[in-house]
Amino acid sequence: MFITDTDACGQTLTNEVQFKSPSYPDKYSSHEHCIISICAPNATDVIELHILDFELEAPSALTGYCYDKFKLYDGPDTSATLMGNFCGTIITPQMFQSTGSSLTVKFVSDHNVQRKGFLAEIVFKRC
Ligand SMILES: [Ca+2]
Repeated sequence: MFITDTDACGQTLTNEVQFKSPSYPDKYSSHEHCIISICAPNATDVIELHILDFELEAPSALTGYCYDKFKLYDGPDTSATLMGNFCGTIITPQMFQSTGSSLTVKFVSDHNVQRKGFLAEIVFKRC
């Protein structure tokens, strides 16, 4: 499977590719602000997002607040329904499926403590 040779920030991905956070598997930078839109080429397709590797700064032990964030939205932009907000480590691989033909990932990091980030893969499913 093709992997994007640069990070996918700011892109709209319309192919079944793997994509990653900036610098992965090296640490991302502070103050990342990255939005990746995924749009299936066929309007009746849904999107499976497979998270293959994931490590962000751990959440606050006290409140669970995510200092760095990986957010998934079930639509073409960040005004769509929030499907999840993840940080720290999660069990991988993990799969999420859109209800429509688009999905949006938002990745942000704060001013300190960086980790390796994430690697994910897009699969289009025809109903
Ligand atoms: Ca951080």
